[in-house]
Amino acid sequence: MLGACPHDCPDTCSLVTTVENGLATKVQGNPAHPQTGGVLCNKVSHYTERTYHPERLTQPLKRTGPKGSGRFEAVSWDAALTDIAARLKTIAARNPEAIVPYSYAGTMGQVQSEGMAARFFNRLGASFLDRTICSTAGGEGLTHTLGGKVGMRVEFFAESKLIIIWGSNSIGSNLHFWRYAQQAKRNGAKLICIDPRRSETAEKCHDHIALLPGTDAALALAVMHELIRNNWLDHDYITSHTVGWPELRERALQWSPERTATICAVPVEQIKNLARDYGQCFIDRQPAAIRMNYGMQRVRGGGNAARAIACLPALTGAWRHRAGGVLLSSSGLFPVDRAALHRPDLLAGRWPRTINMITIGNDLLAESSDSFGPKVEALIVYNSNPVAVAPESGRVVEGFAREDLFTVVLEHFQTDTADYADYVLPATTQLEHWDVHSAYGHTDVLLNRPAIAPVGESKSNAQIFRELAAHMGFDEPCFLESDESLCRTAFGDKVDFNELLVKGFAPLGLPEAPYANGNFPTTSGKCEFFSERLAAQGLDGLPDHVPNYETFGTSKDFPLAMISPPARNFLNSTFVNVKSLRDIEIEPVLEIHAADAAARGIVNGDVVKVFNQRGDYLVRAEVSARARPGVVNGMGIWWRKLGMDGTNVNQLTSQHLTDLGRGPVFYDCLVEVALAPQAAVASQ
Ligand SMILES: Nc1nc2c(c(=O)[nH]1)N[C@H]1C(S)=C(S)[C@@H](COP(=O)(O)OP(=O)(O)OC[C@H]3O[C@@H](n4cnc5c(=O)[nH]c(N)nc54)[C@H](O)[C@@H]3O)O[C@H]1N2
Ligand SMILES: Nc1nc2c(c(=O)[nH]1)N[C@H]1C(S)=C(S)[C@@H](COP(=O)(O)OP(=O)(O)OC[C@H]3O[C@@H](n4cnc5c(=O)[nH]c(N)nc54)[C@H](O)[C@@H]3O)O[C@H]1N2
Ligand code: SF4
Ligand SMILES: [Mo]
Repeated sequence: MLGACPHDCPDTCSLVTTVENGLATKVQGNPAHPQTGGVLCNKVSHYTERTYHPERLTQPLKRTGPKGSGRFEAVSWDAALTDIAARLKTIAARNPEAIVPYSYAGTMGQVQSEGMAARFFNRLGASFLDRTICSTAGGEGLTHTLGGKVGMRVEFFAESKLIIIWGSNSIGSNLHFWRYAQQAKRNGAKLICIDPRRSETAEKCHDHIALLPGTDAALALAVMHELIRNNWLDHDYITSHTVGWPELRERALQWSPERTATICAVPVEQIKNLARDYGQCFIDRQPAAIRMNYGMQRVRGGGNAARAIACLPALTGAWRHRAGGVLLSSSGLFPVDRAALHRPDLLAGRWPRTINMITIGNDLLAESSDSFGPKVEALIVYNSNPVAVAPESGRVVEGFAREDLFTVVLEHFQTDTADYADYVLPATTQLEHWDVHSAYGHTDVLLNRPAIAPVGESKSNAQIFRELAAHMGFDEPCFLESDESLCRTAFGDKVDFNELLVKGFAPLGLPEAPYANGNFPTTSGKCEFFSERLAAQGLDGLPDHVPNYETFGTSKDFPLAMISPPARNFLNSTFVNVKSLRDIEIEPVLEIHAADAAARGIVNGDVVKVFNQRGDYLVRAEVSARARPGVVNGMGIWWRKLGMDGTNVNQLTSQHLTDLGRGPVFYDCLVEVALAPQAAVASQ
């Protein structure tokens, strides 16, 4: 059976599931889908292990112990939904905004993410959720510069002569892009990686610039500085297809490589070489391509950094080539019919308050007020594991532990979050339900057809919200639409559904070099170095270096910067409970540079305490060249209960927001590291 990988990964692979006697026996990459090329990552190759996991939730559960204890009893669907509906009705009668949905990208399918859920919450008048935890800083940065989440077609990276991989461990998190980069490398392309961590990807590139976290905008401005000084500029392209060149020029000239080298803590020569390589492509009329990923925007200045980097291809006219330009996300290219799917008309004129998912810790603990609105009384979580993934988990746990909070969690497994639920509802996996997918790392639509029947009594998210709507007495016909029909609604007539049914995928049919002649989807139609829209909001119209909230070198107590990038065999907190994958990652690890370890009397393999003013957690220290001096890498995102001391790295991260897009600052975090107290080690 043909399907689509549902995970929050740019690659959105086409899956082929082998079914024998009603059981899925194998999940493989579809060889007929060019982007997948018949290859899956190690994680999803283990999909049947996850689907038939002995701890898979198969029945609705009702809490019997204190919150967080994980003690539950099985109940019938009807009993669970009747009680949930009664509780929600009581709260909604006072104020529906006291009910908050909490979801992210456990599945990226249009149907099982917000397809039916949005209809339900719109009809209810629940609070809006600002779904900001991943990509909004970079997304807004891109939108203010290029006009949307748009960019190069990923397949053409294979023809690039220079590929800059900026804030991405592609081998771990964007494997199918890496295949194209490898092709380019074999054809003589140079690969440069910009990443504080010497990742699996960084060590396979020709150059690696290990800058301090949160200094990417400075680096991009210094590259511009060198392009200007050496006149490696496509003046025709700049004149015809950009806005704000004189202003940007002046700004960039303030960023000499020498000044920037101090801020980024890298050698001046590396900065000059980066600019020279980029400029050389202009001189030789060869395509230069930048693959940004979200790793560089999880800091205070993440939006500005994305803006600065997105300006580069217009300066050298790299967009003239189909293998030139920049790609962060292609999601803005997909014609999803959100109004038909989410039905904002069901709001009927109401405009509820918005809760930012990043500050859920603070918001669950906030009292009613004029500025905040009503105290949160009910939370419905699906496709997300906030107790593990949201920042400052001490606060998040305190909020979830509130006895007066009514929490429902739709899940596959008893996650850290599910432990705090009043009801846990078993959801189907991708092998068991319909869905249709856009992508953010390529430009094909994919269909997912169920390969097997639901495991146990599990139901799809859409089905659960449909049934909950019925129990609430919502009688609009849209609450009767089936999952398969929702798949058709998602793209309307913009995509040939028959093609999807036959092949499993359908390319969008986009131009090869969309911005060769400008035509950016901005209001001006040009690449906006200067954004009038930002200036009108009282913000800087130009990109700039915005220092981290917790800037390296500014704290005596917490002298190390910590980033917490994904571990290769997990996907955020998904797969941590899959034994074959956890056996590879073994246990939570902190990579630390030899000099930083020695200064603290730490040797490889020691259990260490990582701490700051927000909390602490225990990890195994790996003294490693993957860490640069001054920066430790707390690899993510472990389930708290499967970690060393019932916590994880987010115990230390902060709830601050980015400059643009109200995003998270997971990698803008100062810490100190010390040998763990013996007592804690002995209890392991
Ligand atoms: N295996 C695996 N794949 C994944 C994920 C996963 O958890 N595991 N997560 C998925 C998700 S949710 C997303 S959003 C995508 C993208 O996910 P990303 O989180 O962008 O994933 P990575 O490609 O690992 O990129 C992060 C890289 O950015 C680096 N980095 C950290 N701070 C900075 C900085 O300030 N500047 C620069 N230049 N680099 C920095 C990190 O060291 C790391 O190598 O990948 C998805 N794919
Ligand atoms: N410290 C630190 N924290 C981070 C990050 C980081 O790099 N460092 N990365 C951040 C990023 S980029 C992201 S995107 C977020 C990710 O945060 P989340 O979106 O919460 O991602 P996951 O942890 O993978 O949790 C998804 C959950 O959804 C469930 N799920 C999957 N499919 C379905 C379904 O069909 N139905 C239901 N009901 N449930 C389903 C899975 O079982 C899983 O428990 O984490 C963020 N947190
Ligand atoms: S997680 Fe990414 S690479 Fe792995 S199968 Fe899914 S889409 Fe493909
Ligand atoms: Mo993400």
